[in-house]
Amino acid sequence: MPNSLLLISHLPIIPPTHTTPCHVSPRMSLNNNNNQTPKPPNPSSLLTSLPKLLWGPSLPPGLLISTVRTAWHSTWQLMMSQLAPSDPSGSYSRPTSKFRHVATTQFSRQNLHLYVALPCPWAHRTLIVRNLKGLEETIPVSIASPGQDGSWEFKSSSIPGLDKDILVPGKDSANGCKNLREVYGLRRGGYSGRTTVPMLWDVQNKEVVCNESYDIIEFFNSGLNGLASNPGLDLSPLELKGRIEEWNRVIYPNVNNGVYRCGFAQSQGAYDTAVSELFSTLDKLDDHLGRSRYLCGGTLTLADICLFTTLIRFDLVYNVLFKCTKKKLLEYSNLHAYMRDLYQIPKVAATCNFTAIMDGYYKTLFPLNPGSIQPVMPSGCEHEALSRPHNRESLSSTESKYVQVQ
Ligand SMILES: N[C@@H](CCC(=O)N[C@@H](CS)C(=O)NCC(=O)O)C(=O)O
Repeated sequence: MPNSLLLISHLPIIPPTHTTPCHVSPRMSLNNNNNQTPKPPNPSSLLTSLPKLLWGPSLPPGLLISTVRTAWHSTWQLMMSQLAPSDPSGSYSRPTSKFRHVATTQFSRQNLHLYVALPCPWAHRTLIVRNLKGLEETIPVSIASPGQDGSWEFKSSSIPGLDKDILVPGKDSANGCKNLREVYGLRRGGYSGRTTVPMLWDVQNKEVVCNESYDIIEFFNSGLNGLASNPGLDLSPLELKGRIEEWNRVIYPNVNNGVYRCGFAQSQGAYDTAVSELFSTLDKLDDHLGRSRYLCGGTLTLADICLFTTLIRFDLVYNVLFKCTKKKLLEYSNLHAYMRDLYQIPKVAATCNFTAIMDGYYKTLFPLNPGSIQPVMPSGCEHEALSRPHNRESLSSTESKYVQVQ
C-alpha cells in the first residue's frame, strides 16, 4: 500500500455512473437543468460538460461508454504502476527491501522497537514470532493504521479489540512520530524509499535495523534467546532448515506473493499464470497437510507461520479483492483445519484483528476498489468459526515443539 496511492485517489476522477447511468439516455441527463437558476461549476459535471463541448448536446451511448472506458483504463494503469510495479508482460514485481540481514548490523539488542500494521501479512509474521518467543517485553511494538494520504499513520484507533486481548492500532511509542515516513526519516542520512512495515528500529542509534519480514522472524527466533521468556522454542531447528527452505521456495512466490501477483496483475495473461500457480500450489499443500500436522512434520516452524498469515486473509480479502476466486479456503478441508490449528494457539489468535485486515485492504487499495465499499465479513472467518475443533493432533508423528508454546 504505497504512499502515493491515496494521493492519486484524490484526483478528480469521477466514475461515469454517478452522473450518467448507462441505462439513462445521455440527452436526458444533459438537458434536465434547463429551467433552473445557474449553479456554480461543480467538478462532478466535468464528465457531462466535456462531451457536450466536443460533440454537442448528445453523445451516442456507445461512444460515451467507450470514451470513459479508455480514459478509465489509462488512469487505472497509471495508478497501478504506482501501487504495484510490473514487468512488460503485466506481472507484478515486488520491490526488494532496502534494509536486510539483521545479523550483520551493529545495534543494541536491549533497545529495539518493532513497527507493524495489522492488515499486512508480512508484518503479521513478526508479531506471531515475537509472541511465541515471549519477546513482548523485550521488543515493544507500535501499530500503524492506513492513513488518508496512503502513508502508515500512528493514531488512536476506532478498530475494536476482542476483550482487549487482541492487538489494535495506536500511537508511535518509540519516537512519537505522526507517520512511518517520519520514523524512517529520523535515521542518519534520511531516507526517500518505500516506507514499509514490518520495520525493526534501533532506538538508541536511531537506525533501521531491518525491514524484511523473513530476516526479522529468523532473528526473533534465534537472535534474542537471552532476552526471550520462551527461549526453548525453536521454529527453525537445524535438522529442518533444508525442508523449511524448500517450502519457502514454493510458498513465497506462489502463495504469499502469489495472491498479490493475482490481485496486482496488469494483464489477463499475468493474472491467468498467477492464479493457476496459486491454486495448483494450494492443491498440493492441501494434499500434504492431510498427512502431516505441520509443513515439516510434527514441529511448528517458520514456514508454517509464513503460510498462516496468507491463509488467514484468504477468504477475508484475497478471494474477493485479489480475484483468487477458483476456490475459497473453506473448501480445502485440510488447509482450513491446519489454519484453525495455528489460529487456536492463543498467542497467535491475539495477533489477528479481522476488522483491521478488512479495513486495510478494502479502504486503501483504491485502484482495486474505487468505490471503497467494504463487503460484509464472511461468517466463516470470524473467531467462533475458527475456534471449531481441527482434530489434527493425531497427525503428529513426532512430539511437537508446539507444546512449549502453550
Ligand atoms: N518484503 C517485505 C514486504 C513488506 C511490504 O510490502 N509491506 C507493505 C504492507 S503489506 C507496505 O508497508 N507497503 C508500503 C509501501 O509499499 O509504500 C517484507 O516481507 O517485509
